[in-house]
Amino acid sequence: MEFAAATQKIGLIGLGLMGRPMGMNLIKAGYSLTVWNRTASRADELVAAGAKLAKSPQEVAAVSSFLLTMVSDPPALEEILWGPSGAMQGLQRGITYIDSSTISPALARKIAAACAERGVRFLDAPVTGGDWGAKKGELIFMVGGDAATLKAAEPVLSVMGKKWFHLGPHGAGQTIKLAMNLILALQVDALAEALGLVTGAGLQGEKLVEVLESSMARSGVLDVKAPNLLKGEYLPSFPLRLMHKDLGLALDLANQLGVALPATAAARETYNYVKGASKEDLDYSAVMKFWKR
Ligand code: NA7
Repeated sequence: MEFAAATQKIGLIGLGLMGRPMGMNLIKAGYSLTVWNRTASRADELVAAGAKLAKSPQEVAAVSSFLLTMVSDPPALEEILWGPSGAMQGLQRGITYIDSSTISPALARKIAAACAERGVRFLDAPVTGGDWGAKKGELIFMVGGDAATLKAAEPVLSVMGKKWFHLGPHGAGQTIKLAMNLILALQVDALAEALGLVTGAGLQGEKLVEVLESSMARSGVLDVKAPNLLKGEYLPSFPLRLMHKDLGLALDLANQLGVALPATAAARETYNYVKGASKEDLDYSAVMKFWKR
């Protein structure tokens, strides 16, 4: 069963920085879209573009042949699935449900089990690419679950993303996502720390970045985030509060597995400090503020 635009009704719950552009791309591709968001005004742009606004997550699920959720964290997802008028009660047998929020692998497996009981195909499919990737339809999906379900979902994923990796059973997508995000967090944290050293010594941070660009330490993170750190501009593309959440999820998973993540634990404290000290919603590159107070 393929999810062609002409016949499929897609439901989308969670219209934050990521969900809104993902929804917009689905509308542009011709899908019929029903949405719900806790703060209803965030649906305005999508409704103006043709989306229907439902009264509850349950209502979205009930009218969808393909459900997508994109909320901030595990409590948010549990709320929209099992809270009052939650989506779980509305899911129809035979539909496909994909969660692209970053949550714990354990919650992904709990959702998979609840879906299996209802005859619903579930995939955990968190993404990377930031809000610019969501806008351009160039996200990368990290997928856990059944390969045939993923195959059938590819037409929908291809509207929002440019690549997807099937990584194993339910929870595998989330596990790889947490591992990947801890690397991004550590890379940006390391860059900020090194810039703290260089500028503390009275040199220009640009000099360090210039040399890094020609060295083995060059990276995509350097290209995308170094300008933020040098300018001190941290407009959220991937908010620091969510990176902090992901580091916590990685550490929880590591605790359950008995795997030590000492560098991640140290970085989480740095992100924690900046999160606590910031009044605005900032990009995770604002970890630089730990050194530039
Ligand atoms: P945002 O922009 O912070 O958006 C988060 C979304 O989650 C937004 O729609 C929120 O609704 C929703 N949310 C948060 N808490 C709740 C509760 N308790 N109930 C219902 N809905 C909730 O995040 P992003 O779009 O950048 O990221 C989404 C995911 O992708 C996240 O897991 C990242 O780590 C990766 P609101 O508009 O605040 O009412």
